[in-house]
Amino acid sequence: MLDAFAKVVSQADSKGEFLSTSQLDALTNMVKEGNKRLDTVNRITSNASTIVANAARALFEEQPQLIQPGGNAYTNRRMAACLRDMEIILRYVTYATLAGDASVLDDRCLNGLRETYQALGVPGGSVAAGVQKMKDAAVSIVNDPSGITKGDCSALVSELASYFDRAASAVG
Ligand code: PEB
Repeated sequence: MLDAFAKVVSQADSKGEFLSTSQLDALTNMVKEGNKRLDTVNRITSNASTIVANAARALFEEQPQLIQPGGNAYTNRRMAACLRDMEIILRYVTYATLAGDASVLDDRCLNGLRETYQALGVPGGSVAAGVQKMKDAAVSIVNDPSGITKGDCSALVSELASYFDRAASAVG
């Protein structure tokens, strides 16, 4: 598991080089903009259950067969597993956002997930659709201008969105 700092160290070390000016500039910028990153993680973390519940509700409205007899989220046990999976994915997205690097998400959550779902008969495309709904909710919560110092968060929001996209395409 790497963060943005460990990543450049490992890249430079594998080439036996000092850190480059552009690597240092990118990290300097990351430190300078660090409060935005922490606010982003904080907002998603504090709204996690709302994000999961609303995304799941919208998913089941769009794909009602999932909760009908024979559907993969039918029975309380499977419904609970489904909500839990969405929460796990959201949690790893917050870790990757804090770290500024996708490796924690890849290594500890997405690696082998497609195969797990195939083995369980969980429809990966539906999980991906649920993840996209969590993305939309998270992005709008992060972009909400009320009660927070105003600033340009576009780069950070697209980074955040990319972690959701990565999760969705790992299973969809
Ligand atoms: C991944 N999900 C399930 C299982 C595992 C995961 C390992 C099997 C074991 C269990 O049931 O607990 N676990 C999960 C994960 C990590 C992990 C992401 C990462 C670290 O350790 N069913 C649907 C929806 C979707 C869904 C589309 C969006 O119809 C999910 C939610 N996952 C789902 C369901 C099960 C499951 C298990 C329903 C139970 C399947 C079953 O037992 O039949």
